Amino acid sequence: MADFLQRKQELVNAVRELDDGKVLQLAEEALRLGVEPLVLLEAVNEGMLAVGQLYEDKTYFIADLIMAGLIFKEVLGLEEMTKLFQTQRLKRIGKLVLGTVHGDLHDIGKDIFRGLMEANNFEVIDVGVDVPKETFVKKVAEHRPEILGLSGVLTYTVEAMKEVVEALAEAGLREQVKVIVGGGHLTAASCDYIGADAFANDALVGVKHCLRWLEKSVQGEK
Ligand code: B12
Repeated sequence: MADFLQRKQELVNAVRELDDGKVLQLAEEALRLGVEPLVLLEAVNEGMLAVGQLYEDKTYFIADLIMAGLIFKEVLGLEEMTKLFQTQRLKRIGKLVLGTVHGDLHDIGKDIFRGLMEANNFEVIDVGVDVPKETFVKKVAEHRPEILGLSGVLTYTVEAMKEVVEALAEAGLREQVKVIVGGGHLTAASCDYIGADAFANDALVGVKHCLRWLEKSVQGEK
């Protein structure tokens, strides 16, 4: 672990420089050293934030965001990482309908949340990205989940999230489902505005809210 702390900055830099070979090499090495997959994800995420900043500064372009997304997905595909997301196939404790809201194509955060929820024995119905409110309502009516998870990375998606919650209320389904919204930009104030029951900037925090709602303890953290 101490070795990893020294090399963490190297990994963050490799993500920032979009050096996929180096990212994978460092990630594999970290996992071999016994670094927790969630700690590794945090480091990759730090690199992604730096990529985002370079995009904002106009040093990077859309192709660079695409590359960053591909690199993150490669890390998520490493064997040790997929193990983190493996369901124990015990009795399912609850059901979640999950998707990225209309107007947003980002799915990496959604997929991490899905993986952690599955590892905690939730059945997840993933409805994909850029999902219209009508689809969320239809899937909630069809599957009757305890929880609806809405992902949105673009700041303006608070409006789409609010519309989903309103559409649920109009369909008479709001009281039957807890709504959790996730994305790096969300705050307690935006959560209130949306009318959700909870928000999370971090997938594991989101899992904890869901387990609390079902009165269960969390898997996937040490
Ligand atoms: C990779 C990336 C892309 C990829 C996405 C690939 C993919 N398959 O997802 C591509 C190239 C498609 C892309 C496109 C665009 N992007 Co982009 N992208 C990024 C980047 C670099 C990383 C995003 C990411 O995956 N982060 C890592 C994940 C793990 O973090 P996360 O999503 O926040 O998820 C965590 C939590 O939020 C939470 N979580 C997420 N969802 C959920 C759901 C629930 C229920 C819960 C509980 C928790 C939860 O858990 C996760 C893990 O802890 C960010 C930079 C940044 N700062 O994030 C920009 C960024 C998000 N993109 C941005 C922009 C502007 C765009 C474009 C508009 C660019 C353009 N001109 O076309 C398009 C939009 C396309 C669209 N309609 O969606 C801006 C958004 C700015 C804003 N204020 O809204 C950012 C912030 C870059 C920047 N700094 O300018 N992008």
